[in-house]
Amino acid sequence: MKKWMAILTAMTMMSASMMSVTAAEAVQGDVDQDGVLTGHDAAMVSRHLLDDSYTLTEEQLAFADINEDGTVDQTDADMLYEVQEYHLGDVVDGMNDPWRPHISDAAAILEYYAHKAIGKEYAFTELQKNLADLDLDGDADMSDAHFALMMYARIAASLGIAFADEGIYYCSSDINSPAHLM
Ligand SMILES: [Ca+2]
Ligand SMILES: [Ca+2]
Ligand SMILES: [Ca+2]
Ligand SMILES: [Ca+2]
Repeated sequence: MKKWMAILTAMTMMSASMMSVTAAEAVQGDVDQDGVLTGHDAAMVSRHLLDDSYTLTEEQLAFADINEDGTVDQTDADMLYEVQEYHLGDVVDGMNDPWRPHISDAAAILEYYAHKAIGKEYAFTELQKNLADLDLDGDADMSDAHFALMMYARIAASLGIAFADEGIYYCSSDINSPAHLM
Protein backbone atom coordinates (compact mmCIF):
# COMPACT_ATOMS: atom_id res chain seq x y z
CA MET A 1 0.00 0.00 0.00
CA LYS A 2 2.80 2.38 0.95
CA LYS A 3 4.61 1.48 -2.23
CA TRP A 4 1.55 2.37 -4.33
CA MET A 5 1.23 5.67 -2.53
CA ALA A 6 4.87 6.42 -3.26
CA ILE A 7 4.39 5.63 -6.95
CA LEU A 8 1.22 7.71 -7.10
CA THR A 9 2.94 10.63 -5.39
CA ALA A 10 5.90 10.35 -7.75
CA MET A 11 3.55 10.29 -10.75
CA THR A 12 1.64 13.31 -9.46
CA MET A 13 4.87 15.22 -8.91
CA MET A 14 6.12 14.22 -12.33
CA SER A 15 3.00 15.43 -14.13
CA ALA A 16 3.07 18.65 -12.07
CA SER A 17 6.66 19.34 -13.06
CA MET A 18 5.88 18.49 -16.70
CA MET A 19 3.05 20.99 -16.60
CA SER A 20 5.26 23.73 -15.16
CA VAL A 21 7.86 23.06 -17.87
CA THR A 22 5.18 23.56 -20.50
CA ALA A 23 4.02 26.77 -18.81
CA ALA A 24 7.58 28.08 -18.59
CA GLU A 25 8.12 27.39 -22.29
CA ALA A 26 5.11 29.48 -23.30
CA VAL A 27 6.71 32.85 -24.03
CA GLN A 28 4.52 35.94 -23.92
CA GLY A 29 4.65 37.59 -27.36
CA ASP A 30 5.15 34.30 -29.19
CA VAL A 31 1.88 34.65 -31.10
CA ASP A 32 2.63 31.92 -33.66
CA GLN A 33 3.89 29.55 -30.93
CA ASP A 34 7.14 28.57 -32.65
CA GLY A 35 9.21 29.25 -29.52
CA VAL A 36 10.94 32.42 -30.77
CA LEU A 37 9.93 36.09 -30.78
CA THR A 38 10.21 37.17 -34.40
CA GLY A 39 9.09 39.65 -37.02
CA HIS A 40 6.35 37.15 -37.89
CA ASP A 41 4.86 37.58 -34.42
CA ALA A 42 5.17 41.39 -34.72
CA ALA A 43 3.61 41.29 -38.20
CA MET A 44 0.63 39.23 -36.97
CA VAL A 45 -0.10 41.70 -34.16
CA SER A 46 0.48 44.71 -36.42
CA ARG A 47 -1.87 43.40 -39.07
CA HIS A 48 -4.49 42.46 -36.49
CA LEU A 49 -4.50 46.09 -35.35
CA LEU A 50 -4.53 47.72 -38.80
CA ASP A 51 -6.26 45.33 -41.19
CA ASP A 52 -9.96 44.59 -40.57
CA SER A 53 -9.79 41.51 -42.80
CA TYR A 54 -7.22 39.88 -40.52
CA THR A 55 -8.02 38.76 -36.98
CA LEU A 56 -6.01 36.83 -34.40
CA THR A 57 -7.68 33.95 -32.53
CA GLU A 58 -8.46 34.27 -28.81
CA GLU A 59 -5.44 32.11 -27.99
CA GLN A 60 -3.15 34.17 -30.24
CA LEU A 61 -4.48 37.38 -28.68
CA ALA A 62 -3.60 36.07 -25.22
CA PHE A 63 0.02 35.66 -26.35
CA ALA A 64 0.02 38.97 -28.25
CA ASP A 65 -0.30 41.02 -25.06
CA ILE A 66 3.47 41.07 -24.48
CA ASN A 67 3.40 43.82 -21.83
CA GLU A 68 0.52 42.02 -20.08
CA ASP A 69 -1.61 45.12 -19.51
CA GLY A 70 -4.80 43.37 -20.59
CA THR A 71 -5.10 44.90 -24.07
CA VAL A 72 -3.47 44.22 -27.42
CA ASP A 73 -2.46 47.51 -29.00
CA GLN A 74 0.34 49.29 -30.86
CA THR A 75 2.59 49.18 -27.77
CA ASP A 76 2.61 45.37 -27.98
CA ALA A 77 3.42 45.46 -31.72
CA ASP A 78 6.24 47.97 -31.12
CA MET A 79 7.68 45.99 -28.21
CA LEU A 80 7.58 42.78 -30.23
CA TYR A 81 9.33 44.47 -33.13
CA GLU A 82 12.01 45.76 -30.73
CA VAL A 83 12.77 42.41 -29.12
CA GLN A 84 12.48 40.20 -32.20
CA GLU A 85 15.29 37.72 -32.80
CA TYR A 86 14.60 37.34 -36.54
CA HIS A 87 12.98 39.70 -39.00
CA LEU A 88 10.06 38.61 -41.17
CA GLY A 89 11.48 37.08 -44.36
CA ASP A 90 14.89 36.34 -42.87
CA VAL A 91 14.61 32.63 -43.56
CA VAL A 92 18.32 31.88 -44.03
CA ASP A 93 21.76 33.45 -43.59
CA GLY A 94 20.92 36.46 -41.42
CA MET A 95 21.39 39.83 -43.24
CA ASN A 96 18.40 41.18 -41.37
CA ASP A 97 19.29 44.66 -40.08
CA PRO A 98 17.45 46.80 -41.09
CA TRP A 99 14.35 44.79 -41.96
CA ARG A 100 14.99 43.16 -45.29
CA PRO A 101 15.14 39.73 -46.79
CA HIS A 102 18.16 38.98 -48.96
CA ILE A 103 17.91 37.29 -52.34
CA SER A 104 19.01 34.05 -50.62
CA ASP A 105 15.86 34.22 -48.48
CA ALA A 106 13.66 34.51 -51.57
CA ALA A 107 15.55 31.59 -53.15
CA ALA A 108 15.01 29.44 -50.05
CA ILE A 109 11.27 30.20 -50.08
CA LEU A 110 11.08 29.24 -53.77
CA GLU A 111 12.97 25.99 -53.12
CA TYR A 112 10.63 25.15 -50.25
CA TYR A 113 7.60 25.89 -52.43
CA ALA A 114 8.97 23.88 -55.39
CA HIS A 115 9.60 20.83 -53.21
CA LYS A 116 6.18 21.03 -51.61
CA ALA A 117 4.49 21.42 -55.01
CA ILE A 118 5.75 17.98 -56.06
CA GLY A 119 5.07 16.40 -52.68
CA LYS A 120 8.67 16.33 -51.47
CA GLU A 121 9.94 17.21 -48.02
CA TYR A 122 12.06 20.33 -47.63
CA ALA A 123 13.96 20.84 -44.41
CA PHE A 124 12.40 24.05 -43.11
CA THR A 125 11.95 24.30 -39.35
CA GLU A 126 8.67 25.60 -37.94
CA LEU A 127 10.49 28.89 -37.32
CA GLN A 128 11.65 29.12 -40.95
CA LYS A 129 8.15 28.31 -42.24
CA ASN A 130 6.77 31.20 -40.20
CA LEU A 131 9.52 33.63 -41.26
CA ALA A 132 8.91 32.61 -44.89
CA ASP A 133 5.19 33.41 -44.65
CA LEU A 134 5.55 37.12 -45.42
CA ASP A 135 1.89 37.62 -46.39
CA LEU A 136 0.66 35.84 -43.23
CA ASP A 137 -1.68 33.44 -45.02
CA GLY A 138 -0.30 30.44 -43.13
CA ASP A 139 1.79 28.99 -45.94
CA ALA A 140 5.07 29.73 -47.72
CA ASP A 141 4.65 30.00 -51.48
CA MET A 142 5.22 32.10 -54.61
CA SER A 143 3.60 35.25 -53.26
CA ASP A 144 5.92 35.19 -50.22
CA ALA A 145 8.95 34.78 -52.49
CA HIS A 146 7.59 37.71 -54.49
CA PHE A 147 7.38 39.90 -51.38
CA ALA A 148 10.91 38.86 -50.35
CA LEU A 149 12.24 39.79 -53.79
CA MET A 150 10.36 43.08 -53.80
CA MET A 151 11.81 44.03 -50.42
CA TYR A 152 15.28 43.09 -51.59
CA ALA A 153 14.82 45.18 -54.74
CA ARG A 154 13.55 48.18 -52.76
CA ILE A 155 16.57 48.09 -50.47
CA ALA A 156 18.88 47.67 -53.49
CA ALA A 157 17.30 50.82 -54.96
CA SER A 158 17.71 52.62 -51.58
CA LEU A 159 13.92 52.88 -51.22
CA GLY A 160 13.71 51.11 -47.88
CA ILE A 161 10.66 49.57 -46.26
CA ALA A 162 9.30 52.91 -45.11
CA PHE A 163 6.21 51.70 -43.29
CA ALA A 164 8.29 49.73 -40.72
CA ASP A 165 9.42 53.12 -39.38
CA GLU A 166 5.77 54.05 -38.88
CA GLY A 167 4.97 51.07 -36.67
CA ILE A 168 3.55 48.94 -39.50
CA TYR A 169 5.32 45.60 -39.40
CA TYR A 170 3.64 43.61 -42.16
CA CYS A 171 3.44 44.02 -45.91
CA SER A 172 0.46 43.89 -48.23
CA SER A 173 -0.25 43.85 -51.95
CA ASP A 174 -3.52 45.71 -51.29
CA ILE A 175 -3.05 49.16 -52.79
CA ASN A 176 -5.36 50.67 -50.13
CA SER A 177 -3.36 49.18 -47.24
CA PRO A 178 -0.93 51.32 -45.22
CA ALA A 179 1.43 48.35 -45.58
CA HIS A 180 1.19 48.31 -49.35
CA LEU A 181 4.37 47.03 -50.96
CA MET A 182 5.02 46.79 -54.64
CA1 LIG B 1 7.14 33.20 -32.72
CA1 LIG C 1 -0.68 45.00 -24.11
CA1 LIG D 1 18.45 36.25 -44.62
CA1 LIG E 1 2.27 33.07 -47.38
